[in-house]
Amino acid sequence: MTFDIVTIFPAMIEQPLAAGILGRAIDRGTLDVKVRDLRDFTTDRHRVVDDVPYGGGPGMVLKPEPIFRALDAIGAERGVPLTVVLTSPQGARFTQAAAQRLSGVEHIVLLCGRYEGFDDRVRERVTEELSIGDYVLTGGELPALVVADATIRLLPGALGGEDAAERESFTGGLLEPPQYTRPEEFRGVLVPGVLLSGDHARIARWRRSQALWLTWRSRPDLLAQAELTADDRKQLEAFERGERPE
Ligand code: JF5
Repeated sequence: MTFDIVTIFPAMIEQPLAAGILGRAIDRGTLDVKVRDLRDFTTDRHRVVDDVPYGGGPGMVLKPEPIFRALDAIGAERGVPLTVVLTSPQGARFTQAAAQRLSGVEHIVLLCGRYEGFDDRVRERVTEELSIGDYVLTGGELPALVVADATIRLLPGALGGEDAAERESFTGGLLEPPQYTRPEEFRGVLVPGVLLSGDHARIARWRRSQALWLTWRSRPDLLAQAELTADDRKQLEAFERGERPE
């Protein structure tokens, strides 16, 4: 998979990508990411990427020419990209389902916005506009990293053996149950005994109850889309009556 990320702050993208799992995926060749400095696509001596808004008002707007030139250069180098993503607060919400969909796309261009936004004519070249949440950031670099991270970890082999998609479907749209590691007692708090029992069926039932409980308590909105068994539904009814998991 190939990502081209267009930004005026390449360092904001390069350092996080080089670290950890994403860095390993790049080293292994699972992933090819090129960070493109928008200023390299200006034609003036001062490499200006922004200008004042027509009609007046505060802030600056990203000029269209450097962005079009960057997209033309990426197209010439890699073949015309079919997917050009703009991250902005105006986009459709970026979800796990969107990450799944993007993980099947061979080549993605991510445009990082800045200042008060882009000249609207840039949208001609944008195939989708995505928002990572209802808040305003100083630029599109962090959202671009969020989109890239959530997408790349779904690539086969990116997590080093484990199949991420498989893991995700394991709890069927519920929150993950709590996990513990050694020591068995830490500062007076014990690991739940069931996890030390060696009884795998009992452990599976406990984890399912915990996942149901956490989701019911913290994210009840997720229950509508979750894959629930008849037994799961009985447990949820019990929570509604005030009962708690073991
Ligand atoms: C951005 C113009 C992009 O603030 C965001 C954002 C919030 N949710 N999703 C994305 O992006 C930065 C700011 C101004 C374009």
